Amino acid sequence: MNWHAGNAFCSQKGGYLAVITSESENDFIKAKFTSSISNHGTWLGGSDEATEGTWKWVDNEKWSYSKWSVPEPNNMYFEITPQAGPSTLPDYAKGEHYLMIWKNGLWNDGMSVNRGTYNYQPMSSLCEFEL
Ligand SMILES: [Ca+2]
Ligand SMILES: [Ca+2]
Repeated sequence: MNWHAGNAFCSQKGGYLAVITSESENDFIKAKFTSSISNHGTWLGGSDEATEGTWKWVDNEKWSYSKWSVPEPNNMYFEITPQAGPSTLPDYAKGEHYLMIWKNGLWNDGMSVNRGTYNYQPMSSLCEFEL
């Protein structure tokens, strides 16, 4: 499932992709959720789709905390699939603009399209709901 589909899924259920704004929240989510998911990770509600390098949460909360894995966010794409070329891709698929959290609780900027055999998309999306 790509990030947009995950975001739409959460909206449909009355929530949004999960937003993490502190170390304690990240620890909580790691303990409760990511430790039991596949190595492909899960989508969170952050993206730099609008402006490369400027990360925003889907609920517009201030981006004040991050838990990037080193050397993320690397906006990688062209480096790993040069043969695919950028010209046929929609804008949102060029580079990596979507926040995902790995099993180990660290973050990566991921791509939101299938890249053929190189599909690094998360298999799941983590939704957050207001109580
Ligand atoms: Ca990016
Ligand atoms: Ca990345």
